Parts: sequence; structure tokens; C-alpha cells
Amino acid sequence: MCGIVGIVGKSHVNQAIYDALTVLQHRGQDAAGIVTSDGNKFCLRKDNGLVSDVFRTRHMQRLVGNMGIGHVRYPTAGSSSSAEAQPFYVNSPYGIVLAHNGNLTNAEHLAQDIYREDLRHVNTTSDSEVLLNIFAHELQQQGRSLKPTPDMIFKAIEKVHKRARGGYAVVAMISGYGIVAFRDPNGIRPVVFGRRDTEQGPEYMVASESVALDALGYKRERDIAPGEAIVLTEEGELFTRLCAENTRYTPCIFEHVYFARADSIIDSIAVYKARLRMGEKLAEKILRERPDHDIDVVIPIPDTSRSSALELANRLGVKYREGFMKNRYIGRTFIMPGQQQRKKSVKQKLNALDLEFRGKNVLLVDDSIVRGTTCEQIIEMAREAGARKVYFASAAPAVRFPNVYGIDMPAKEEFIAHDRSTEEIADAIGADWLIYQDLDDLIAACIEGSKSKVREFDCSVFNGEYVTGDIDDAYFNRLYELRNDASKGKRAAMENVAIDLHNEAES
Ligand code: PIN
Repeated sequence: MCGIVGIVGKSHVNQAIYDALTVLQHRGQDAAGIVTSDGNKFCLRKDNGLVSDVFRTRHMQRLVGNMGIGHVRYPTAGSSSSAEAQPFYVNSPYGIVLAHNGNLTNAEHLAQDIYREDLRHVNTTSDSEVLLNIFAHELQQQGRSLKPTPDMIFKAIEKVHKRARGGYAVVAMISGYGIVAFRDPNGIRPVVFGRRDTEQGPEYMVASESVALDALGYKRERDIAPGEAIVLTEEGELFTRLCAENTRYTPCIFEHVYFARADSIIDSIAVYKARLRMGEKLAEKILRERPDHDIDVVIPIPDTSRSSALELANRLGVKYREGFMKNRYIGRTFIMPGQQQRKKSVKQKLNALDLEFRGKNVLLVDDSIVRGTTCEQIIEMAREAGARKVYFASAAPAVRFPNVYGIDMPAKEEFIAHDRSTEEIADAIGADWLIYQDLDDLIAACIEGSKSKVREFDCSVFNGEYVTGDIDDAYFNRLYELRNDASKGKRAAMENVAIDLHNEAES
């Protein structure tokens, strides 16, 4: 998962983009980048690390200009080297930089086309660089002119949608001209824009989540629609156009389950409200399955599940207690790719408050169960803290299928729910009872009570139905090679060798 931001302002935007990226930091902690446009020159800083590590005063001072774009990265495919940090840059037909959130499912095929047909060169395995080159090529096809027109840009984006498959929310900047943002025809990944009025005229901002607009004092205008593009010029003009045929509004439901911040509004759905309703629905299911349950206390596994656990407890009429305390100064999972290290980190992150567990039947609530490794350890911690019975509820259904639209999930075989029934999963994680949210209830929780036009979602991680319709076994096999823990370890080792060689060469 990644976060994107773009601002066309009336004064230097470096600080504002930095601040927006820190607000979007939960979407990716692996790398960060900012590009600003100063006249006809781009100023770029990007590297691996958290926003606060990547940008020092000296970098910020160099990032001058009244418009710019930024990115925080969580790696999805390929390597996680700093060369693949975003934004990417091309210098033809204009100076263009681009950052995106999502994943192109036909990136390999497109990379070959770029080389053979478009006669362009991509220097990394990043699908963002592929997307940038496709966009640049299609813009070039619109004819020669010193600056593009909105019409040329929209026509190029129409072509991009015809060639690209997958989920993508994109922000790009054309040197000396303006910012462009667009969203895939299914609206899988979120992107929203807002406006702030100043004495010099309006300033515009696009971002992955509305919470970034709030923090910077921008008023949320609306989400960018599936297949829609917006052009924001340096002069403060705004143009929009629907650039795809056959659009379908099927955003990723996992944003609401876990990824997005609770205070964001995505596709006119308040994420916080959706999570409260997830708790409500879970409570109804519990009461259906065990009307005479013996739950003494509901305890969330911090942080995401708090809102659903709270409403679940309310509905059951059972106490809600904070039984786990989280150390906020740990949690960068990207430095621990292997299973062993992942196991070790849970105890460092969470501590159980014995007094909330001793002698009680506890219902632990988490947003989802993916590998099942952390929940297994948490259940063990609850027992060590003296719980009599440990029940476990997941605010989402069982995760059984890989995500192909930008969420870095393990290979199919690594999901705890792979080839297991709910009872078998309960056994495997050591729970006395396991309750999963039903998919219909999850969908209803996101939609009910909102003003959203969304009526369906991409729920592929739960039901294996991929809304782009282009995912086959061959794709999964390639994904498996990239994502299983063994190959991740191997890749990390190879990267280390490369770093060692580089260091040797430098010393
Ligand atoms: C919680 C995020 N959430 C916790 C992500 C763990 C699955 N895991 C998905 C549960 S928070 S496991 O936002 O960081 O607070 O099933 O793989 O063990």
C-alpha cells in the first residue's frame, strides 16, 4: 500500500507536502519522496525510510516551488531498493514526474511493449515507472507543443486506461504546467481532492486519503471517480474529464477493514462509521450463533480494531476494556521479513494487562486474520495473563486469496485460512471459539447509512473474484515467486550482497 499527494499552491509547497506525507505514513513506511517544480526545473528527494528520516533540513531547503507531488511506499512487488522509491521522472515529451498507489497486473507485458513498441527505456522493475512511460508516450502521441493542453492530457489518459490493467491511483506533475491525477476504471485505490482559498486564488490538493486534506486545512471537494482524471494548472485552473469507458465503482474493501485511517472519508464512506458498523454486525452474528454466550469482556487488539470492538461490546451489553497496551515506538515490519523475526516482534509491541484477563472469558477482536501468526501469539498472551476462555472475533471474513491491486499480502499457502475450515483455524490459532464477519455483513457495514454511490467492492482477498477479470493461475505463480517468505528472504540476501559489493567498491 502506498500514499500519494499533490499540491498546486500559491507559495512554496515543500512543508505542506512533507506534512501530508506524515499524515499518510500509515500507508507505507518503506520509502518516501517529494518532487517540487521550480519554474522549469524539478527538485527531487527520495530514499528508503520514514518521512522523518528521508527529509532533512538541507533537503527541504532545496525543494522549492509552488507545486509538487509526494509519495510514501510500501513495497508490493519487485525489490525494495531506494532506486525504486517514487516519484519517477522522464524528460520527454515534457519533464514529467509520477507517483502511484496500486499495482498494474500487466506490468511485465507493458514493460516489453514500452521497450519494443514505444522505444522507451525503463530502468527498474517498478510498475510506477512503467505507468509513467506509458503516460509519457501517449502524451507524446498527441503532437508537439511547448506545453500540453488539458485535452491532450485527457486523451493520453484515455489511452493509458486502454493499456493498463489493475488498480492505480496516480498523481503526476508536468514541469512548468501543473498536476494531473487519475484513478483506474474500477476505482480500486482511493484518491480525493480538496481546495483552499487564499487571497492569491485557490490552492488544490489531491491525496490518497481525506485526512491529509483535513490536516492541511483543505476542504474536501470529492473523490476522483473511477476512470476520471483531473488537471490542476499552475495558474489555479481545474479541469476534469471521465477518461474511461465501462467504468465500474468497485473500490477495495480492505481500505475500510484496515488500511485507511479511521478519520478518513473514502468514496463518501466514513471509515470510522464503517468500522463501528462492522462491530455491530459481528455482535448480531455472535447473538445468532450463541445467544447464551458467556463473554465477560471484549478486548480490542490495538489499533485498528478499537472502533469495531467498542460497538461490538455495546451491542452485546458486555464490558469493553483496553487489555493490551501497545508500544508506539516499534512496528516497522519492513525490517523483519522472515517468519522468525515476525514472531519475536509481537511481545515487543504488545503487553497484556493481567487484571483485565485473570479468570475471565475474553473476546479478543482484530480487524482481520491474515497469516494467523500474531493472533496465535496474542491468544497465548491472553492465556498467560490468566484468561479462562479466549474467544476471537475478526471484523473481516477469512482472508483466503492474494491481493493483486497493491496490498502486499503473503502467498495463498501462507494464509492461515488456506484449506482450513473456521473450526480448524480456531484450533490452529488456539482460540476456544472463532467468529468471522460474513462478507455480506462487511459490505453492508461499509455502505449502510453512508451517502456513497458505491454498491459493490473489490472483495477479492475474501472471495477470489478479481474485479479486473484478468487474473489467472500463471499470474498467481509469478506472484508466489515474488511473495512467499522463502523467496523474500532470498531476495533480501541478494540485496545485501549487492549492498556489500557497493560498499566495498566505495571504501
Ligand atoms: C492492526 C492491523 N492488522 C492486525 C493487520 C495478523 C493480521 N493483522 C492484519 C492484524 S494495526 S495475522 O492497524 O496495526 O493496529 O493474522 O497475520 O497474524
